[in-house]
Amino acid sequence: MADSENQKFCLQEVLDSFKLCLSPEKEIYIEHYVSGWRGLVKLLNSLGSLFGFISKDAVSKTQILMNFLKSENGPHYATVQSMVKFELDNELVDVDKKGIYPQSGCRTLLRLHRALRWLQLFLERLRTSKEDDKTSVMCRDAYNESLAQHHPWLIRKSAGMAFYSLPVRPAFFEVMNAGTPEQVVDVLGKAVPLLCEVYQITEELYQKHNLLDLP
Ligand code: 1PX
Repeated sequence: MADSENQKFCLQEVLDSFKLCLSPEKEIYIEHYVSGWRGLVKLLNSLGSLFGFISKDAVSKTQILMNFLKSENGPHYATVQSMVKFELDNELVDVDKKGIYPQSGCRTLLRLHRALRWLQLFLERLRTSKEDDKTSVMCRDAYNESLAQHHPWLIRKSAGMAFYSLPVRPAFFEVMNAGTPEQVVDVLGKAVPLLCEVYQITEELYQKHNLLDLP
């Protein structure tokens, strides 16, 4: 595991990465999108071994995208928009569902994009929750409403078990490392609309190119 993934989580840092990932023309920079996810993985890593399989998958997906960025085709992977154009123009995506490109940038980012919807729903629940609301229930409900429909039974069960072990709300707010509960709620109030915008831009782009069901 890279050193950066062992460092302490900071909600503001994650928010900054997702802010930086939007260009003035509303293109999404993959480098900052990936840093946002890497920041979130730090929190996941502090939650214990039951979350290890989730963290491993998130790291592996961000690594695939970083490898594209560092490759000779790197400039084509600068933004989600340029990646989609490059992979479609060069037939590097399984648009006809053959599974020849199981690690294309488009299908890899699609997995994170679906997870972003979960994150958005979870953080909105956290933001509007009361002190004794259960983090595990908020997480589970957000998951069932989003990512779960893309996961097989075994993953759903393992994720469900991990959710039970989530810290209670006050302890979870501590882990988020953004100050007092009021300050956490304040940062969440800025984070949710931003994640929502990044999600919406990607969703529309993928919809336009018929990429939302990539295998
Ligand atoms: C401020 C608080 C934020 C909490 C941060 C938590 C960061 C979570 C990062 C989760 C990233 C998950 C990416 C999952 C991508 C995915 O759907 N992968 C599956 C499909 O990939 P494939 O290549 O096979 O087509 C893959 O099978 C998934 C494996 C792992 C299970 C994913 C379960 C995700 C549950 C949602 C995250 C719950 C974390 C709770 C922490 C509060």
